[in-house]
Amino acid sequence: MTRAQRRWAAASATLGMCAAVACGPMNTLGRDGVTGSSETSLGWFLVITSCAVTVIITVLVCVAALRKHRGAGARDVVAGSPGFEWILWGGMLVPAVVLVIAFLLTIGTLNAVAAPERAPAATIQVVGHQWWWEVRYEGSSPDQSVVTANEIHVPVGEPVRLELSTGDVIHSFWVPELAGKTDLIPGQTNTMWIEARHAGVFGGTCGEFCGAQHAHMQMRVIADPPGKYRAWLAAQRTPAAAAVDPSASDGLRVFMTSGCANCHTIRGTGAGGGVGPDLTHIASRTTIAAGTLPNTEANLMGWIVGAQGIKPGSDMPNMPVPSRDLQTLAAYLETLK
Ligand code: HEC
Ligand SMILES: [Cu+2]
Repeated sequence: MTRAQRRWAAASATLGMCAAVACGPMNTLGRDGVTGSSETSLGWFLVITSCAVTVIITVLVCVAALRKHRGAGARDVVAGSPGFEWILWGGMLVPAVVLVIAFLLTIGTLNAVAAPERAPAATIQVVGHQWWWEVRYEGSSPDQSVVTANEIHVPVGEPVRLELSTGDVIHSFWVPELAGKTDLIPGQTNTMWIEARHAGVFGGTCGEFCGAQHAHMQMRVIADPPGKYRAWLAAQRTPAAAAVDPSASDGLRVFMTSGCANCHTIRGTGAGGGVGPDLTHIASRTTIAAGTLPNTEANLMGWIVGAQGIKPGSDMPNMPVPSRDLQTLAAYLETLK
């Protein structure tokens, strides 16, 4: 990498991080999701109860410590003696009642999040990779399937089933405003479901340390009205826009001759690599590299030549594309709506 390119990469990485931080709240106490909301209520109950218990016990200990001793020495506490009622109520009955209530509420919450009340409107497969999210919408036939990355579109107000698996190590799917975490574990498929109550963009991140770029493994759930969601899905099903005008076909040529196709798929072209994200509709995503950078032509150029400066250790090498070709390539990728 030349010095200028390195500066480019560093500058765009810094900007991208600021944008990622500002990308929308990841509020654990948010109640925008149906499962997240019952978990939040249980959380509040437990926090308030444990605070109350701590305060009451602290006061009692202080009162006991400050009280003057009466009588001599310790006595056995037996039924009828002065301390007996405290032990019976404070030590056994009240804690038992509190724990039984917490137990019942926990069972209720587990039941509420176990399965949605209605059949899910969609099943989405999410595959964790170091350090990005592969997102698949299986269709009735392979050409009806959609593969994208890091941004999960769902219909608002409808339950959506997620099937979580991993291509390498343990990751954890966490969109705090919609639901609690579920791990992605090698050799098995875990399922969960989410339902967004409001349209909007919900920030998420990997919730299980998975290597150097764990913090750059972010995602977004985009909840749209059902009509808009279906239009998005239909658009994603189509192959990439044909590279008809000369600059686009030049961009595709650079893509095919620079080694990109070994790792990336662009449906409708000869590129069928399966190491990195599917780029068929890369221009329809708001960020690149799992929430690390806003999706702009400049950031694409910075990423292509300097991925290792932005996400060191990533499976995407720095690609030494000459600067004229780089511009053409990035411009072509930005046409892939
Ligand atoms: C050896 C495999 C490999 C090669 C070669 C490669 N990439 Fe990548 N690429 C990846 C991986 C892996 C990622 C995901 C990185 C991440 O987010 O951690 C990625 C990410 C990207 C992204 C961001 C996609 C998204 O949705 O976030 C773009 C754009 C991209 N590559 C373009 C290119 C171009 C253009 C070339 C050729 C000049 C290229 N790549 C060559 C593996 C590769
Ligand atoms: Cu991770």
